[in-house]
Amino acid sequence: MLTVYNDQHALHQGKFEMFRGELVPCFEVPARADFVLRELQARRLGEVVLPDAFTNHAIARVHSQRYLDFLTHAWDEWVALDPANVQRDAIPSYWPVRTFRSDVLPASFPARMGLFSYDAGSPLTSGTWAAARAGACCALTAVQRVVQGERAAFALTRPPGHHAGMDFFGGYCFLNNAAIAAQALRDAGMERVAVLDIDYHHGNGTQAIFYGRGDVFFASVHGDPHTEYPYYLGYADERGEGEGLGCNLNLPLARGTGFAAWREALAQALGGINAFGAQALVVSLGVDTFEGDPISGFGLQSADYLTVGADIAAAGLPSVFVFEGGYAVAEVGVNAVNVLEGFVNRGRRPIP
Ligand code: Q9C
Ligand code: ZN
Repeated sequence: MLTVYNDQHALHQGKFEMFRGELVPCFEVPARADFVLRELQARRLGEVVLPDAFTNHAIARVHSQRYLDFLTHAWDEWVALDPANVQRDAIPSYWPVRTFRSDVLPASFPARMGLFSYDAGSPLTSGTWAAARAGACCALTAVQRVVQGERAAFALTRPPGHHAGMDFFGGYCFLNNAAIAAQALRDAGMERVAVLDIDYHHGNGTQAIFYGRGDVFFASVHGDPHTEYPYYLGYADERGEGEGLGCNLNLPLARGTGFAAWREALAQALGGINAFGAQALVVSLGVDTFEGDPISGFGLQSADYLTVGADIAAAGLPSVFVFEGGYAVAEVGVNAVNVLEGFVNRGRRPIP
């Protein structure tokens, strides 16, 4: 399978994230992408190319202009607050919850940062915008190759994207690469596009972006938000609204769920996508469903990911895979590449 690799991903390198009252080292680290790249090369799974250059046009099809303006200048504004900030990541500490206004943009940078985010676990660093922008280009290049006739392509990038909404960051995500890819497929003439999100965490950003639309189907298998991040979205009764009613399928599963039950939910998600009549598929490929993941709670084992890839391939759709979560750093390469290899081989040849 063709891989488009964001070689600028390490420009985004957070130091700490806020977790239960203390700053802990970031889980979302550059080594994650390095392990996936090394595994792809070791298995010779296909060509690895760098992203083509794109303007912000395709990114602005999904994200608001005022959010993109904020991200573009955020680091400089952070440093302008205090020159000593060059040593510190920017982390928000105020948020406009219900009853506050979000139409007025405060002049204060920390206030604006809160308006464009929803958690304190996603540090913004000097290279965040450059890395995220190159990541979006990665997804767009993968789309272009699939539109040109590749069966599938993999956008290997970080930071991840599926928690980022039209105008907010959070959950380690800044630009929603999967949503940008799905919209680009639509804009390339695919009439109906599906997003399958198999990251452990619900893809709240992607869901929200397409919630009112009948042309993009969103299906997600994830930890039950009653107990799992992102908590405030991802419930089974969220089915879309207006034109999009029936085009959103959430399959939350209890913490502790193992592969057999997870695979049944995957089959339901793929059934929904098939019934929708999608012409192309975007896969938000998180492998934080792995039993050894430090921040998640499902029980998938490395070999299971070959089956996952084969199940997705059986949908028979041109597919763009976009790398999302997965924090068991040493295993993330094997697990992600198992999905891709399972897709390519349709699971006929299990890897020990
Ligand atoms: N101490 C993705 O997988 N915080 N994002 C969890 C961990 C947020 C995960 C707390 C997890 C976000 C793309
Ligand atoms: Zn995740």
